[in-house]
This record gives sequence, structure tokens and C-alpha cells, in this order.
Amino acid sequence: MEGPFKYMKEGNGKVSRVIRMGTRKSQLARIQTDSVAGRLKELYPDIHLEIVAMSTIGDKILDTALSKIGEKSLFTKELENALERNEVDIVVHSLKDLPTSLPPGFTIGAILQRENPHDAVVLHPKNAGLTLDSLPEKSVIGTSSLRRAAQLKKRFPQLEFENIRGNLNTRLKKLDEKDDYSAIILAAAGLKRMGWDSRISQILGPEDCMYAVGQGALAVEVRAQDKDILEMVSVLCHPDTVLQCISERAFLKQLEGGCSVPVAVHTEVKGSMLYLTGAVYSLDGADCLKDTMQTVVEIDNKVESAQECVHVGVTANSVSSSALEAAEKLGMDLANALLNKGAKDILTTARKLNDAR
Ligand code: DPM
Repeated sequence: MEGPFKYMKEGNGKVSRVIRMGTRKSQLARIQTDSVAGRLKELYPDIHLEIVAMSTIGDKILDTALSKIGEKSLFTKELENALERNEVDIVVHSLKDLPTSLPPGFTIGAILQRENPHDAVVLHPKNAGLTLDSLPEKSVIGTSSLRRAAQLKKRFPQLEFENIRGNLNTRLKKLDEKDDYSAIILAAAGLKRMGWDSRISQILGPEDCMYAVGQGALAVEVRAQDKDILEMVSVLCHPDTVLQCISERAFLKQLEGGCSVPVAVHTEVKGSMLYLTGAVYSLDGADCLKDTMQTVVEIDNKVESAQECVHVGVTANSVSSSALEAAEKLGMDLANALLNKGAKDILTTARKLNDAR
């Protein structure tokens, strides 16, 4: 067989392409990749899937705060290299780890239905039954997310916040086996996927802590030129989630924010309306600019068959392009509204202070 792809001969002599899925070695990454593999197997019972696991720099540097080791490509670069070299065909990521602009040649071919997008409180076992409100003063909360720290410092000034790094397994171990933290904050989605729902003692609503752009949604990254794979994965798209996440990513992109700035969002689809709330914070949460805007998204509009449009890195051929455009515009409009009120200054100062720490 010619060409860059891997093929396999079946018993009946038929030759078919082997689809290889790249994943990081962490347990969460494996679970996420396996769940997408399971969906693909259901939809296409005849395909041959192979899972290729590799460790990335982000997995190796476990003790430095994420916001200090630079941008999001940390976890994704090596997997993209493997995609580029045709060593794998599909990579599954947490959407929130993917930058709003992907390197040329790559696209997000599917965004799956979002899990609970909110953040959750996981308590040290000795604090069972307490909440962020009832924990003793000066209790130390572990998080290295600038976004979580900024919002929670403002809302719970009696608590203290310290960095905690490592994958989910490492963090839970650091919480349970030492006395350094009274509680840690993690995304509910990751905890649920790991089967640790029982450790969630409190889900933080938007009045306490808004979530990160793309949080709770899985994204399938592919080579933009690989039309067969792109078409195959496009059926995994969950239209409401796609529209929500496109508006969130457009908001972040227009603000020129990455994972190292305190930016948070909240989106909802009600009927044909898409609502986006977005905010930027100073590191201590004292300064905050926040606003809500909405747009009509005609999700039932006919999908034009020839469309091939990319919105903030996402190619969602199965969703109406007018709805995608409206969602992207909503994010940009909201960002521009905040930029007009001084969001740039807040973010620049936050970035400088964080770099100097
Ligand atoms: C990004 C952030 C964090 C991850 C920053 C943020 C959390 C870092 C930390 C961009 N990526 O949220 O403000 O707490 O130190 C990450 C997690 C998941 C994807 C784990 C988590 C699982 C949930 C999902 C790390 N990336 O946030 O608890 O699929 O959204």
C-alpha cells in the first residue's frame, strides 16, 4: 500500500485503513481517549482503531504552576508532532487545553457533548461535611489556576490559596496524604470521568466561580487535510456544545488570553438563543469586568454541504454555518465590550505580576 497511512488486510482479503488515536499517558487522558474510541466503534463497527500512548512535557514537569510554564501547547505539542508525522490520525484533548489558534495544518474536527462544566471542591477527609463558607479561617485551598484563585479570593477572603500541580491522581494524593491543603478545586468533569464523583463535596455555581473556556468538553484534533478522518469524526459533534465553545473561544481569542490569564465564562443555549457571560479579573479578584450578551443561533438551518469553514480552530461541518458565525461573533463582541472598558489593562497587569512571582 502506498501513501502515509497504515492499512490492514482483513480475513476476506479486503484492505482497510487503521485509525490510530494518540493519547497522553495520564489516566484521565486514557479514559477520555477510550471514551471517544468507544463512540467511534459504535458508529463505525468496522473500523480498526489503535491507541498510541505517549508522555508530554506537561506530564513530566509536575511541580511548576501551569500558569508559569507557558502556554497551553505544553500538553498538546508532542501529540501534534505525531499527527504531523502521520504516526497518529486522531488526538483527543480536553478542549480547555487547546489554544484558540491551532498551528497550521491542524483542526478540531469534533467537540463532544459537554460534561458538567463547573468547578468542584474536593475536601481533605478530615473536613468532611464542610463547605468553602464553613471551613475555618485561613484554611489553605490548593489550586494553580489563576482564574479560580482570582474569583475565590474575592468571594472567600477568609481563605488562603496555594499552588498545587500534577495530574488528578497526584493532586488527590497530595490532598489526602499530607496536611498541606484543607481542600482543592478541580473541574467536575475530570473528577466524573475518573469515577471520583463521590469526592465532590460542592459544585461551584457562576456566582462563586465561573468556568474556563471550553471546560468539560472533549475535542478531537485531526490533520486539516485528512478529509476522510474529518468527515468520520464530524458526527461526534454536539451542536449546542459546539456553539457554546466557539463563542467562549472567540471571546478568549479576541482578548488575546491564554491559559495563564484570569478569564472565565458561562454559556447557555435556550431555544434558539445563545447566552455568553464573560469576565476578566485581576490576580486578587479585586478588579473584575464582566458582561453578558446573547445572539440568535439558527441551529436548524440547513447545513450547506460544501461548507469548509474554520471557527477558532474548529471545523464543524455538521453544524449550520450561520449559527457558527453568530456564535463566533458573540464572543468577539463581548470581548470588545470588555476591552472598551479596560480589560486589556487588567490582563496585562495580571500577566506581569504572575510572571514576576
Ligand atoms: C487549564 C487550566 C487547568 C487545566 C486552567 C484553568 C487547571 C490548572 C490547575 C487551561 N487546564 O482551569 O483555569 O488547576 O492548576 C485540566 C483539567 C482538565 C482539563 C483538570 C482541572 C479536566 C476537565 C476538562 C488542567 N485540563 O481543571 O481540574 O475536561 O475540562
